[in-house]
Amino acid sequence: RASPTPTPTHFSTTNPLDSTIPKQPFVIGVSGGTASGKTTVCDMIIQQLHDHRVVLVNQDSFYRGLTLEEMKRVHEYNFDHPDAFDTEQLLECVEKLKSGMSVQVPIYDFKTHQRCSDSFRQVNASDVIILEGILVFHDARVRNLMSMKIFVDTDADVRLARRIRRDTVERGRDINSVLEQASISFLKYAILPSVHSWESMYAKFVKPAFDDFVLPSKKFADVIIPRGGDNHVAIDLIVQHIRTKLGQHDLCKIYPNVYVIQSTFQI
Ligand code: UZR
Ligand code: MG
Repeated sequence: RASPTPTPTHFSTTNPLDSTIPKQPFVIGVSGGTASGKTTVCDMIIQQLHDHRVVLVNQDSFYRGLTLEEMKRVHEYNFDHPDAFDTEQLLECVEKLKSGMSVQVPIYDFKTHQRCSDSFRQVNASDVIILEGILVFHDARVRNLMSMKIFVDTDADVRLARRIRRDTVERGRDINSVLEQASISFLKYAILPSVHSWESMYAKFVKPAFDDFVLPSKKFADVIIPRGGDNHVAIDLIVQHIRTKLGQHDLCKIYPNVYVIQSTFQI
């Protein structure tokens, strides 16, 4: 900036460094086990990047709606397996957003295990796209669209406690009456059928799928955040990094001649 700025007519208006300038949105993947704090981490990043356009896409939105047959045996359905998601649709959606198009994201209802057939959420093209979900690192094609991969690493007991609370309060699972009256330790000994089915669901599907699919995908992460949303230092560092990347991007958009001048000096 200190160097004298010649008028652009002295220089070529084409930018020889164009190919090195990132023009696509910055795609961030946020993964981690169930109830690890992924959503909290995303919300904090979005809040701190308030001067940029940021959109959040949840892998949950791409759950396949259950068929009538699957609904009859919903307690045997594995919501934690990669096949539970329509990954082709997720891939198409992120590819479109990355190329600057807006998309219609499906709306999934955790209580009915169905998608809303007639409404969608419109997501517009943005500087930053955050893709969040338990298995967003599982498919290599989805993974390869990401500029930065974050794994939220929270202890299993903390996640279990949070998950029980969330399933009863937010996601309509049938253990409400028990939680209202009893402590979590009581749950271990409860023989109510609803508690039994929730416990077996966790032990049969959620925990093994974490070990088989989620944990192995941790190796793809660029950054691992211990303790999730409680880790303000990690989130500050991540936001700083994103700002730097976006700052470079903005500089290209706003002051293209700076690059022309630099390249002329280099030649
Ligand atoms: P997060 N899930 C439901 O509880 N109901 C559904 O209809 C669809 C998914 C759960 C799923 C998984 N497990 O562990 C969790 N089950 O949502 C993933 N059973 O969401 O990343 O927010 O924890
Ligand atoms: Mg979530």
